[in-house]
Amino acid sequence: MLYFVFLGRQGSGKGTQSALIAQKYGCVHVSTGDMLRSAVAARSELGLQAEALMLSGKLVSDDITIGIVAERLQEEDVINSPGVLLDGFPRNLKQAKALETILSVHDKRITAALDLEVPVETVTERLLQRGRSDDTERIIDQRLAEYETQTLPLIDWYRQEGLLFTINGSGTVEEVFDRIVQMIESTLSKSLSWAEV
Ligand code: B4P
Repeated sequence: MLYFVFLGRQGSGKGTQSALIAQKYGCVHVSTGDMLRSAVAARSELGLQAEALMLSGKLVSDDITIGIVAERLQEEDVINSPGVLLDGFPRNLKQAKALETILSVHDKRITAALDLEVPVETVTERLLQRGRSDDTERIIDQRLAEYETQTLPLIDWYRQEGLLFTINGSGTVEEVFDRIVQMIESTLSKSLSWAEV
């Protein structure tokens, strides 16, 4: 089983690309953002706690996010899948260490962390165009500030672990998708095959 982590600023295309990659390789797409938005829409207790933080551009608490990911990774479709694409998780070092612990219980580890590099001006334009409820200029600025302080240190963490692959995330969705596929097939398939897992 392969575990890929998608890193990158908000609006860098993590959600967009991990959905496309999941479809191409028949693996499971696990998005903490989508799971949290579903909880908000369902007005569950967890959703109500998450909503205020999401609308202020802050990260939702580690206890909540680590809990929902740990649960999701134990579900049958995930266990039986050839690979898992983690989109939006981990977002800080505490979450990265928790993920390592969750996987190590099953004798697994992260296969690779893909960092989609896109300049701040481009992601801001993309998010403003999308216009989700947390895509206002004020909330975007706060989310990008959270990225710098909380998520950016993960790039070094995964680099030190020898797991980091940086991908140019500028250009069209198709261009970025082709770069990711090329990276997966030329680099990772040297030692690993999706079909073998
Ligand atoms: P997420 O849902 O993860 O949202 P995001 O990082 O802002 O970006 P997203 O993945 O949706 O966008 P994408 O880049 O694909 O998180 C939302 C909130 O949930 C967070 O702020 C936080 O509060 C909370 N949260 C989630 N995970 C958490 C965690 N682990 N810990 C704590 N809190 C957590 O795309 C953006 C737009 O760009 C789209 O409209 C897309 O169509 C467009 N786009 C993509 N690629 C493009 C391209 N190549 N060209 C043009 N447009 C493109």
